[in-house]
Amino acid sequence: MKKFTSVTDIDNVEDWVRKALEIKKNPLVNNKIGANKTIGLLFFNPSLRTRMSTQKAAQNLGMNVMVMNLNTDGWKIELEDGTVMNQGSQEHIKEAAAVISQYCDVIGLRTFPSLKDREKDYADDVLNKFLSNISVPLISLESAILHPLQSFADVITITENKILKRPKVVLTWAPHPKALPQAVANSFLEWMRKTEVEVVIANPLGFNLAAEYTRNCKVYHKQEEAFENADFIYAKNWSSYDDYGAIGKNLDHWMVDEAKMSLTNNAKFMHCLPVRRNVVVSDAVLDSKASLVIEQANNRTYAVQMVLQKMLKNGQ
Ligand code: AN0
Ligand code: CP
Repeated sequence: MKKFTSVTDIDNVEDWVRKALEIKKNPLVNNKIGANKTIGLLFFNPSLRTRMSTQKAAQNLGMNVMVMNLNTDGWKIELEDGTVMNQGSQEHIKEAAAVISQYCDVIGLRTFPSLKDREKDYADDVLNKFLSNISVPLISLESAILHPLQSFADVITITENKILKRPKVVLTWAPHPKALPQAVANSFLEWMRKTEVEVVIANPLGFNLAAEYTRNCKVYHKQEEAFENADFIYAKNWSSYDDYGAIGKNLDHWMVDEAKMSLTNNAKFMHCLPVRRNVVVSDAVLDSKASLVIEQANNRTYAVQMVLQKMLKNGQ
């Protein structure tokens, strides 16, 4: 396996979930397959879960781990070809990628969008420039438009907790004071489409996601209507796709609270974390038995371990 950047990089979601759950039962059973292999985790942005769960999974496989915060500790990387580098950037991706590829057997990369230039963000420019300049497999640790490791862990969590064969899953927009990427939501929909669920979306007017991710999905602009009969409520803020990067005003009432949860079919609550309490979701919901957020974060380890096992077993 050469890259894990989207659900389209894997053959069968159900099969992957089944194998990840086997890993969860006995995470150390393959603790030799990564011996003498190194993973390099490159972060342009902050992280708690992605960083630690990937380190943990790599360690479970016996790998060595190197972490580099490129934005704060590295030279400023130039991505464009042919630039006269007499301004801010100090090192070209061509050299950086070639050098990192010599040190690492697998590379992980986190790169958030600008939320200013939609065309560049949605071309996943930084991720793709890395992909075309490295010589080892790459795992996306969240790109400008997708967060596949999160979504894989989410599918694992839904599979473990569903009661109905085909549960109703609501992806609901929630308030947030700062502009956030659409990546978690886009990616969640991509994976939900390949999972046995009925998925619907709730978001305010002006906050529809890109059509390529929402196609065939019912979109409600009244949150309460979407919550009816829901088995899972997946809350996430995203900034506007149409008015690119805008955060919207007077939308505090979109916070998920107990009153809204009571409209559901005893639904479980999900969020990728980090979450702003009493902005995105009330304390009462987050602290209730319905909340799966800690288990979602736990499943991040088994999701990424599954990906690493695939990459290592191919002899990469
Ligand atoms: C990021 C986002 O919304 O994409 C990362 C979530 C996993 N969240 C924040 O920056 C708060
Ligand atoms: N959910 C998630 O990816 O968290 P981090 O940003 O802390 O890695």
